[in-house]
Amino acid sequence: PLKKASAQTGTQTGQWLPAACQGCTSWCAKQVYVIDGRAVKVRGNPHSKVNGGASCPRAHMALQQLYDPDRIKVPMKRTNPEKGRDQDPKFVPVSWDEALDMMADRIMELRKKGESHKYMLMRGRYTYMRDILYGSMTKLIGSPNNISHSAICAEGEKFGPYYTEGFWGYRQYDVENTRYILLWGADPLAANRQVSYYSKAWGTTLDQAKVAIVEPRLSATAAKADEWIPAKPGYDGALAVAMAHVILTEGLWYKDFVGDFKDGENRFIEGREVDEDLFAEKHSHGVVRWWNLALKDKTPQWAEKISGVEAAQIRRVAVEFAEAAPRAISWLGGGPVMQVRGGYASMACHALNGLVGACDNLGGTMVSNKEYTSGFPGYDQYLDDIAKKGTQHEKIDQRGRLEFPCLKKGKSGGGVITNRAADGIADEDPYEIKMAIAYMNNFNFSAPHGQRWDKALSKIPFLVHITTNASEFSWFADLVLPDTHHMFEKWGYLKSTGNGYRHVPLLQPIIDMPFDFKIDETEIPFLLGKKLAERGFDNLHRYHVEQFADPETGKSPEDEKQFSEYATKIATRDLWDPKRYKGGDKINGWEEFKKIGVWNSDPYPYRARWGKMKTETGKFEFYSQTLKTALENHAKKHDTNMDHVLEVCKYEARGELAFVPHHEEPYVHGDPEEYPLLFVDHKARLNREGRSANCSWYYELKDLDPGDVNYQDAAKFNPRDAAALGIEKGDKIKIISPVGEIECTTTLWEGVRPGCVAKCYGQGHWAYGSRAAEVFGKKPRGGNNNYILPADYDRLSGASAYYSTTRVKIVKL
Ligand code: MGD
Ligand code: MGD
Ligand code: SF4
Repeated sequence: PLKKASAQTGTQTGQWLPAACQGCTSWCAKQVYVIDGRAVKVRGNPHSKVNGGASCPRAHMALQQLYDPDRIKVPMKRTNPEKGRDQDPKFVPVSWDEALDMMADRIMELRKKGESHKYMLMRGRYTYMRDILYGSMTKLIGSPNNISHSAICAEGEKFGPYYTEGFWGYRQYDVENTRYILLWGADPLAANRQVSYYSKAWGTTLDQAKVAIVEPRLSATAAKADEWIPAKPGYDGALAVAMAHVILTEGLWYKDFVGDFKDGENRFIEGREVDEDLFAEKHSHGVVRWWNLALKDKTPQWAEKISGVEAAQIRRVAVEFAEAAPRAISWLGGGPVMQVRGGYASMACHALNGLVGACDNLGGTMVSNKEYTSGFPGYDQYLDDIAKKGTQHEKIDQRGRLEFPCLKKGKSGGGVITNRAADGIADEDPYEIKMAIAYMNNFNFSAPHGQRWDKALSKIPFLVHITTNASEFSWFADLVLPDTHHMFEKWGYLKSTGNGYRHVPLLQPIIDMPFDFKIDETEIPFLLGKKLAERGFDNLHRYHVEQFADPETGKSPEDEKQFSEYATKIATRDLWDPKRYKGGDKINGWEEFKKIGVWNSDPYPYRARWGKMKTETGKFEFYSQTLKTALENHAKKHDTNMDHVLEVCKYEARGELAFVPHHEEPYVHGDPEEYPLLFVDHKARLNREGRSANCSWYYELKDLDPGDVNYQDAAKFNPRDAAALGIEKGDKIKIISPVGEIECTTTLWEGVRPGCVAKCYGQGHWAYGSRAAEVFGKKPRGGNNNYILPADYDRLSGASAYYSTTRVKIVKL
């Protein structure tokens, strides 16, 4: 029924059909105008209570991606056995049948030899259908190696909220009811999350709230803020603890949440320890211990000396922020936390929400609303002995080792350390990888010190890349498989939150596909399951046909298309089947869900988590008992003590300080004598993650990023630094760091903090299409920031470090 538009061929009238956008992690519900089977326009889906009819500018670029003439149209096989950046893969077209045969043969060979763990699955951007390709298929083949991109994305940002209030995920911010927003390295009018919604709501917000933003460059949001705080990169933790010091000494904390001194007298006085027994805490835990361990001496004057921000501004912001309590938001973005010691800055910035009682409160920060998707049927009964044995091996990213705690949700090795997998593969540590499938990712471009991935990928004897475009990653592949575009051609569902709601937008095929693209997360595993069954290993196929029957008719899927739709129906059934209604929008059946395209939750229940947070104490932990236990367990696992763990992981804290939010000096690569400038990486407004580079609008409209220049990849210098370095606007330069060098142009702009050079991430592709590269396969267009960023980590979360991580020098060309 969705293909109605094509039945109207020649009428030139079309219809708005529902879709979902994954141009960033906002995951907005959209509508697409389709005429004669072709998509011509995009807008917000008015049925969504998260984004409504609003769209950010890059939503429209999905059309350019969809009809990109450089998209891969058929499966392609490598004919050059040599691999390397200088080796043309010499791809030739093959049929889907041949491609799937090659994959099935390799998997059978690994299983036969007892080497199923040497199979690996890498994923980049995903929908929640991922569990089929990334989850169950990897396990049923018999490998522990499903490696996600999460740690090159935003894990550091989840660390602070988890180890204070027990929430591992993105927060939503009640911007329409707030009175003060303090942003830390997040630019929600251009990046971060819910850009469509915030762009719509921000006018109201600016009318009724003050906005302050800590950023080394004047971002789109900073340009419209009341206060821009251009701190030295890496000093967010210092500013946050100094602000906490002011809030406590001035008696401005929110008593209904934190509690008060039993006799009402404020004993938070600079330099003085406080007796814990004198304070009666309510919904928080350890505020006095936090003061004693990390705050009592941390005055605004102390922070001024190291952060470059005047004490008066620190004090003013802290006081105005706290006076707005509890309608005050401390908004944590990637800037302060995706750093080598970012975990503690993450805790420090988020802890301010606890002090002003903003957590879970009107005008404050919120976690996710309840939703009722159910995922997929279990597969344990299909795991054979090979699979059970294979999945027991250590993972290739080395998570959980002494120096890589990756404490997601409190568990040693609980999270991924994506970029480390390159070293695991290259060094065959813990073992070699013999076959890998990867989808919607481009790690040798998107991960810091991406060149390491070139070496790692060259080592994998059989690499399959499922993608829309032949990217840098595809260059090393043995098979490249043409994928559907997520927004117009794929089955799936997403979950995201904003505006006090959670919505679940549906992805569905809504246009006529000109080529035989196949859906990465569902169609390909189904077809591969059949091929494996033909070779005598039918567990995957049996799982698919026995467990994924249509929930309405009970019919088993006969082909990959039925499988995709039935699987989507199964996972979302509680949202559309009236017999199983649990809450939120009432939708009358699958056909209606497909037509509306989105389900919305009930509104946010403010304060429901007060006293019931998922921390060890059930409270908001200023002294993180939860982190203490996690670190203790990790140390025990390695037969050592916590201080040793902190030392090998490059943190400064020892003893009790490790359990409270505090400031750590930034860990920066490069000697300041040789490399005088700090490099500031940031997202472009039109970056659809790493996927905009072959779209012409990306270059035509580059100056949508404050300070940037159309058609160029320009590094932005403060005029003071430029004068000292003898640089003028439009110069061609090399930026050199301790690990690599890139070429680009320059522009001068007062919106960069002196001592820093800022440059957008996104250009520098040497593959990806005829527009993205100057000469495809040979010469990049602009410079890839990741070629100068070292591969380092915030080891407690596993997050890759991008910010305040490297110094650079400049050479004029
Ligand atoms: P992308 O770079 O977006 O993903 O990094 P990755 O997860 O590696 O690349 C996705 C690839 O999928 C494309 O190269 C293309 O091959 C393919 N593709 C494109 N469109 C589609 C599609 O519709 N369907 C399918 N199946 N495939 C498609 C993302 C990662 O990058 C993230 S999430 C972040 S937050 C980081 N951001 C960032 C940064 O801000 N600065 C720097 N320096 N590096 C960064 N890297 C990180
Ligand atoms: P980043 O872009 O990683 O994170 O979105 P954000 O949370 O906004 O944050 C980098 C910001 O921090 C930059 O503005 C940079 O100038 C600033 N910064 C650098 N160093 C420091 C520092 O030491 N301190 C402070 N305070 N700031 C610093 C992440 C989110 O964005 C993610 S994870 C994804 S996957 C989405 N990707 C995406 C995209 O590709 N393009 C656009 N336009 N939006 C996106 N939204 C999502
Ligand atoms: Fe929403 Fe992000 Fe797509 Fe913009 S790019 S429409 S904010 S998902």
